[in-house]
Order: sequence, then structure tokens, then C-alpha cells
Amino acid sequence: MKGKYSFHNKVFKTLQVMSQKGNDVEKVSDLLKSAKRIAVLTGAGISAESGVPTFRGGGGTAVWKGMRFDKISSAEMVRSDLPAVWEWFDYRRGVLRACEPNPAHFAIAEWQERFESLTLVTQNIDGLHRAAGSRDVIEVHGNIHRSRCVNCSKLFQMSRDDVPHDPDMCKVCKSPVRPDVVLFGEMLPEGAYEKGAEAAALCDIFFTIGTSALVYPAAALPEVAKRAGAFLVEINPEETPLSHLCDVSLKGPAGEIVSKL
Ligand code: BV8
Ligand code: ZN
Repeated sequence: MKGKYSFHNKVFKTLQVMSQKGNDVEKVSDLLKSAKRIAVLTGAGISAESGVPTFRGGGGTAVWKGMRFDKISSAEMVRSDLPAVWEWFDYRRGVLRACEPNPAHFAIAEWQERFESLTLVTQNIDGLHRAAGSRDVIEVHGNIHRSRCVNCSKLFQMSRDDVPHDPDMCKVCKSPVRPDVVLFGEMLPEGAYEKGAEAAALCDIFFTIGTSALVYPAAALPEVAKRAGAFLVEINPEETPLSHLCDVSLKGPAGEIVSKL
């Protein structure tokens, strides 16, 4: 914990000195120079500049054939109408084919080499962090390019070009496969939340980037970090329910701000 306190003194001094300048990006950049442990939570907003539609930003909610996304992306829908769920996910995989990582994804991938420890938790299922070079990404809501047998849970990796999804049936037991994605009302992958919470509790700085912080339990991670004494930084053009809790709220697009840091 000693390391943590010396980091804290650094935070305090920097906040004193830098507050005159009031340049929050510089403040955070300065703190990053002496930080050892970083944790990052990302949401759909970090992929917005890659062309991936967000769920809630921009005033509307993602709606598919008249159904709000939290209805079509639900455990109940997999049980009642798996083909409709696939139609929605195949459509989204089609959109993703044209999307590449943006400067925010690449900057975070570089942070892995820059800090003693970096834990990246993403709510996104688009795979763009991995595509940008990030390793050990904790995908708390799964990955849209992987499917899972509804019967024996065997996993199948798809390429971005397998649209529509392929295989359609489990190669082992011939049962239907479903997207290997955590839908509303479903548990997160075994241990994923716990790993994220452990990193949140130990980090010097916690970044929450491009998330409306509405979906639990992922949205609890910044709160875990704050309670454990981390410096909490939000990067989002809009206010979120977390903004009041943050030490610094950098208002703007992730692609521009993260690469500046
Ligand atoms: C669970 C995969 C436990 C599918 C997703 C009542 C109260 C509290 C909780 C609940 C409740 N009723 C139900 C719940 C639980 C529920 C939940 O939290 N609901 C909320 C909505 C109320 N949670 C669950 O069901 C979770 N499971 O709790 O299980 C359990 C289960 C069984 C039995 C006992 C217990 C599972 C949740 C996972 C759902 N799956 N995705 C799919 O993708 O289709 S969630 C979905 O929302 C996406 O994963 C997405 O990541 C996530 C959060 O959205 P964001 O990423 O934040 O994106 P959003 O569009 O909302 O915001 C974008 C942000 O970016 C905005 O702020 C915008 O300003 C910003 N932005 C825009 N442009 C930029 C930008 N930022 C930076 N740069 C830019 N350029
Ligand atoms: Zn099977």
C-alpha cells in the first residue's frame, strides 16, 4: 500500500499545482507519469468513432424491428425466438465488418507496455480492443464473433466475414448455437466481474470511457475503484450518473482525448 500513498501525495500536489491551469487533460497526463496500476472500463462510446452505433447515445435507443435492444438482446428472446436474435446479431456483425479500431483503442493497447499493470474491462462485444492489439481483454458481455452451443456449450469462433453466422448448428451435438454474448438477464462469464473488481480495488487510476454507466454489474466497477481510493477519470462527451463521482470528467470524444493522454 506504500506505493499507493506516495501516489496519493503526488495526486494531491498535482491537483494543487495544476488546478490553476485548469487543464484537466494535462492534470491526468501528469498523474499518468507516476501511476503504476491502471484499470479501464470501456463501453460502446469508445467504438463510436469506429462507426459502431452506440445503444443510448444520440438521444435514441437502438431499436430493431420495433423492439428496443434490451428486448431483442435478452435471455427470454433466445428461448422464444433464437432465429430473430441471430437476425439482429448477424445484422450487427455485418455493420462491424466495415469498422476498424480507432486511436482510442490503439492508445489503450499501448498503455499495456507503458504501465506496470493495466487491466482492460470492456462491455463491448465488437472485438475492436483485441484488433487494436490489447491482450487479456476482460470481455464482460462476451464477443459477437463467438457462438456457443445451447446444449453442450461448445464454443465456435467465427471470422468477421462469416455473415450470416457459421456454423448454424453445433458440430458436436447438432443442437442450435447462439451468440456467445451476455444478454439482459444473463450471468456474466465466470470470474469476469471478480477479476475487474479486483483490478478496480488495486489501481491508482480508474478510467471509465464511453459508457453511459447504466448497465450492472459492469457499472459498479468505477464505484469499487473510487471506494478503494483510486483517482477516477471519466471520458465521455455527455454527463453520466457517474460524473459526480469522478475526480476529473474529460468531456469529449475518446479517440481525441485518450490519444492525447
Ligand atoms: C445480470 C450484450 C445478474 C448484448 C449487453 C434494474 C436495476 C438495476 C439492474 C437491473 C435492473 N433490471 C435488470 C437489471 C440487470 C441488468 C441491467 O443492468 N439493466 C439496466 C439496463 C437497468 N443487467 C443484466 O441483466 C446483466 N446481468 O445482471 O445478471 C443475474 C442474472 C440472472 C440471475 C441473477 C442475477 C447483463 C447485462 C449485459 C447485457 N448485455 N450487451 C448486446 O450487445 O446486444 S449490455 C449493453 O449495454 C452493451 O453491452 C453495452 O456495452 C452496455 C452498456 O451500454 P454502453 O456501453 O454504456 O453504451 P451506451 O450506448 O449506453 O452509452 C454510450 C456512451 O458513450 C454514452 O454515454 C455516450 O455519451 C458515450 N459516447 C458517445 N460517443 C462517444 C462517447 N464516449 C466517448 N467517445 C465518443 N466518441
Ligand atoms: Zn453441442
